[in-house]
Amino acid sequence: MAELGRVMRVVGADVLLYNNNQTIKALCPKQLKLQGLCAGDFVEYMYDDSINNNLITNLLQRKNHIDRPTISNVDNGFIVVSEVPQPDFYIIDKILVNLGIEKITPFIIISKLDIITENFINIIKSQYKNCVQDIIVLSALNKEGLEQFIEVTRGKVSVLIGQSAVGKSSLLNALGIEKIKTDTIALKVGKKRERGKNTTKNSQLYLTDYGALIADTPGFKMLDLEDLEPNELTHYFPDIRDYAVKCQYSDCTHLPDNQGCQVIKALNAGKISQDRYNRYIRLKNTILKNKRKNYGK
Ligand SMILES: Nc1nc2c(ncn2[C@@H]2O[C@H](COP(=O)(O)OP(=O)(O)OP(=O)(O)O)[C@@H](O)[C@H]2O)c(=O)[nH]1
Ligand SMILES: [Mg+2]
Ligand SMILES: [Zn+2]
Repeated sequence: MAELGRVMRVVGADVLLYNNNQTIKALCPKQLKLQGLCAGDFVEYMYDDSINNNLITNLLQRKNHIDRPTISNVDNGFIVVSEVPQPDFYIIDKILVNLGIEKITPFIIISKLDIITENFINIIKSQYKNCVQDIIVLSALNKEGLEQFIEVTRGKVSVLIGQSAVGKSSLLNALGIEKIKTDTIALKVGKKRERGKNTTKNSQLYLTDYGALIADTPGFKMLDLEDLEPNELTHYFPDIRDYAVKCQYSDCTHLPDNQGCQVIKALNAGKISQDRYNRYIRLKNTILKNKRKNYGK
């Protein structure tokens, strides 16, 4: 009889599953590996006498899935940012689009509260307050601000997303999950190397003692968007979408030369962040360019 388990981690063919309040080791056959079996997936598995091990037999349908970082079936996506290392806002915007496409509720975590400036918090809030469910400011070091994070993750499946050394693994350690290795040289400002030797290499789900499943994931520096039509993009920029839907021209490009465009009006009135708007246009142009390239024009 096959049993049902949730994938907590995949390293090569070795899979860690969770079922009946315990973790179970299993092997992943090649064809499931090719389907991109990853943390968060639900699978069927059974004991196989011939290999003396549990073998995964079936990958169940996913509620949602993202590739960067690799994770399935999550409710909440927490984009972790801090002043050190400096955030790449263009990547944050692209992550938000991907979360929107997969219907994952977006949050932002501003980490390292003990060392960041008020000014940095204000910049993040002014750009993203209308784009995410909530912005949580916390410190893994002195455990300040953890309660709010605990409240919104309780009973949910969440994923921590963000570039290397922003403090994703440290946050999980602060929640008392287990001792995950964290990068200790990343804070040396001005040093070229942002990644330390304890950088996270595989996505892994952890169960907290207050009943949350949270995935730690590796940091990344590059991100391509899923296939998207240029005019679909607006839908995934909620701060711009709110005004775009009021535009009188159904095919409005929301560029500055459009007289009467509601987006431009809101921009000029300071209701949309100029930086967010600039990146929205940049992203739209990139999508257009890629589309033309793919059609060989
Ligand atoms: N001052 C301070 N430092 C922190 C805090 N959280 C993490 N750090 C430091 O930031 C560095 C990176 O932390 P990690 O938790 O390894 O970062 P990560 O996001 O898991 O990085 P990757 O695994 O490479 O993606 C370490 O040197 C931590 O000690 C914090 O709240 N305050
Ligand atoms: Mg890490
Ligand atoms: Zn418009």
